[in-house]
Amino acid sequence: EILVIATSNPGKAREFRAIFEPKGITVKTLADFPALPAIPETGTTFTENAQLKATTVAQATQLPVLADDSGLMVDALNGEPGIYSARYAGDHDDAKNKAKLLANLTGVPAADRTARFHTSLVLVKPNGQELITTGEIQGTILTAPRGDDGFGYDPLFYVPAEQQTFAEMPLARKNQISHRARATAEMLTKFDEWWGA
Ligand code: ITT
Repeated sequence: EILVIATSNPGKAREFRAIFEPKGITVKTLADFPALPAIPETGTTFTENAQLKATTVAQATQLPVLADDSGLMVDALNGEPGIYSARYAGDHDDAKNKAKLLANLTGVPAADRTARFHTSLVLVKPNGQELITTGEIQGTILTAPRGDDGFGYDPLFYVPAEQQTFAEMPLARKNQISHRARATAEMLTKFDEWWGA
């Protein structure tokens, strides 16, 4: 059985493969469907953008599709970069995004560098049947990157309870505690019923 993850982000794809392939599900991503139409990300919320991605790809492929829209909300920046996390510095360049985040937080003391990651997941069948879950995790933004694993803002996102950034911990650990892990865990409690229905 095939599940399409409506993502072009290899970091997300890697995390979802680790979650769904052990269930015996064949995971495909947008890299497997090079001819798909461009996906509009014109929503004003994470969930709206995940719905746009999921429904566009489900209609085009006629397969069940999971979309993830996620981002980082930094309290000292009034929730920025939020839904614009992927393109914070203009284009999707993780190095530029991290540099812009650090620059915008220059002089902000450690106690005020609180942030959270959010994920909205939308699973949709070609018949339109939807399952939506969300997940968040709190952390703080360091003043310099730590660790080489993960993707996006991971080297700057420090999780106090783990005393590590997302880029320092093994993927298996990130996949137990992250915003994406929490949204996925909630989805999995309903997944088998939804998948079979
Ligand atoms: P797709 O739309 O193709 O899935 P994208 O990267 O454009 O890929 P989003 O629009 O959801 O996806 O943007 C999410 C951005 O938020 C992502 O590019 C990272 O910069 C950041 N982000 C989300 N989850 C993250 C995580 O677990 N670790 C680090 N950064 C993350």
